[in-house]
Amino acid sequence: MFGNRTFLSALAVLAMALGSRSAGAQTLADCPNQQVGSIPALGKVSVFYSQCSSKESPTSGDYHWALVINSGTGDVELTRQLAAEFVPAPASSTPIGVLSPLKYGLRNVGNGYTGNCSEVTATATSAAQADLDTYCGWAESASGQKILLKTTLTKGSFTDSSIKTTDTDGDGEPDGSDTDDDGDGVPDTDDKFPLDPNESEDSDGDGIGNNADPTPYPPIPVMSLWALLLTVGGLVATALRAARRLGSV
Ligand SMILES: [Ca+2]
Ligand SMILES: [Ca+2]
Ligand SMILES: [Ca+2]
Ligand SMILES: [Ca+2]
Repeated sequence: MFGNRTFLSALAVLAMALGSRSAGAQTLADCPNQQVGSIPALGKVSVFYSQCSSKESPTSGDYHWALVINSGTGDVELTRQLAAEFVPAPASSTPIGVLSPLKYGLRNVGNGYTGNCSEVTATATSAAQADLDTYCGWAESASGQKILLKTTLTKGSFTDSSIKTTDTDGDGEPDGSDTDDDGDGVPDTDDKFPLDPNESEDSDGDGIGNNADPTPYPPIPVMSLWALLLTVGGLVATALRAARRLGSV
């Protein structure tokens, strides 16, 4: 039998489990093939990147996000380039979708930062180098998926570096390569709310999913009701006439 404390603990665990499935709850998954290389065309020789990328427009190439240590200017920079500009080139491409305009940035989060950069909203793209400080870069797609870049600068080198992307359903497959980001069983291509496991349809197109919408279906136009009544009335009248004819034979 549960004691009160055990019962409350069980409730807390259940609430946490339910909370983790709510809309907007996102875990982070590593971006594949993280490496340090260079961008020769820009004269950048110390560049950290992965195969995670975003598109500038639906028809553009895949731009890979990168952190750069600029020894000349003494800053850390966030940049994005096409795969062919990196040496070595990224092994593959995992796009998170089309970049939301101006939704990207870089911030120095100081010494001893242990977070995953998901809360950073700064829009600067460079920050002065400070030894042992951690830097967070981020970029967000129009559908709300994020690439997060994190590195600590130690004597002019990247240490403790990682690049992650959001994994909405927490199944280990990053949103960029997951065909059902929210894991609700409806593929992204058919899901009106691809990042909300509680919604997949919006029948009246008001932006509120059918499950949360108190009036999910569009009202039937008055003219359609009249047309329906007239059609039904016409059918009844025809049936009555036919019945009278049969009765008079
Ligand atoms: Ca996933
Ligand atoms: Ca889905
Ligand atoms: Ca959904
Ligand atoms: Ca709706």
